[in-house]
Amino acid sequence: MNTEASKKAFAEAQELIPGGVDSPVRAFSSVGGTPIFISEGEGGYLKDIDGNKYVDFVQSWGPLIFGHRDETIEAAVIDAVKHGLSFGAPTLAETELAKMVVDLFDSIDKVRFVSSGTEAVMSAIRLARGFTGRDDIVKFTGCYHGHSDALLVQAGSGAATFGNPSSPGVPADFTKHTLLAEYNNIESVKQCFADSNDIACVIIEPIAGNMGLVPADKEFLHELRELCDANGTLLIFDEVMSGFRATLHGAESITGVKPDIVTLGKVIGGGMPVGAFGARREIMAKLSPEGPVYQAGTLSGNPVAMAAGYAALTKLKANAKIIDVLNARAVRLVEGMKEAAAKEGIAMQVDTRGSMFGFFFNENPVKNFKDATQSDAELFAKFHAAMLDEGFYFACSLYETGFISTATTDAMIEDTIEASQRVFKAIKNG
Ligand code: HOZ
Repeated sequence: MNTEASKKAFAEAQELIPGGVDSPVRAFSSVGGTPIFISEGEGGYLKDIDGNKYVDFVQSWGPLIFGHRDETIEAAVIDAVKHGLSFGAPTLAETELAKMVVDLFDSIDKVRFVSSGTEAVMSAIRLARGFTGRDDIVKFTGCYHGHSDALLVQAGSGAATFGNPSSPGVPADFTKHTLLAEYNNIESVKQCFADSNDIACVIIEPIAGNMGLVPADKEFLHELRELCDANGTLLIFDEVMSGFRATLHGAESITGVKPDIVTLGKVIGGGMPVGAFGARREIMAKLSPEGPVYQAGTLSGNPVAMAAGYAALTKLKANAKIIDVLNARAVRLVEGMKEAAAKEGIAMQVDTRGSMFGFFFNENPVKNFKDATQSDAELFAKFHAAMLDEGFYFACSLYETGFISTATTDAMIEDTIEASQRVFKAIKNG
């Protein structure tokens, strides 16, 4: 496959933009090679600036559940654009989308719209702290909640796993209130509560999508809920990635565990930059201007983004069964690839939730970040490069989740499985 134009474009971009990208993972650093530069998307496909066509299993990292250039969403956006891009004043579109979200999530009585998942989570944590009057928070290693300071942590040493910054530029003072626990390990959460009696909230991706796809065990989530209740701590479900992807009504509807606050993003914007956080009435009442917890944004709830999100969710709500249809396709995809890998003696762990899918080149089940890091990263890089060359665009990190859309057809899935057979064979033969 000729990717000369992308190579040239990447070289030029690197002169002007750090790493040539506006979000690090896009640089292909962990898989090697050169990122392809996209010229356009069409349904389940991407085209690059060399004219190559790829089946797209990234779908803008999740938002595009109806694929690229969905007619309904496109029409809604164009219509909104014709009325003005942004007003910084209330519009009916915000109330319409709010009504939709409140209807879909049992745990949400009121919702605030922002412009990204990072912003949603950052604000939700401030709200939890304001509501409880406490400072500490618990997060899980391997769960990603955006790049705000308090959440860029890695495990510290010692019994109390208070976080240390994982990025230069984050003062240690800003992460000293973040405690780290291990995903799917309730004992590690109990340890946090033993170490601190000032925990405002526990934040978790109930379906983790940023260490590869690793869903939390139901029992673990129930125990987490009980621990939070016993300690007067709020439970935040970060569903920026899984919201409207795994299920229409949030992880609470498939786990039976009700969070206090939910954060959303990606699908809720239909491809435009939107994030949101919502909770029951008494918690949201603490938010400015009703309450004292400050949060604001010039482009928050802007009409074009609201129109895209409303069109996407309306379509999804009217066709709720598609989540099961997409899940059947996702299952076929990962099971087909797993079978193809097994023929060449390669072990794979696979999982799906709705239209999300994940796979690890790993002999053992993956339940937490430590397990995920035991996966074969070199093999993943080879697989990624060879599949790209065959015309299949997978996420360029083994710690990301794959996505399919309604435009990802059964035929595309079968083609992918066939290509993976060739790729695994070639990898095995050296
Ligand atoms: N790590 C982000 C997705 N989980 C990357 C998003 C992007 O680069 O656009």
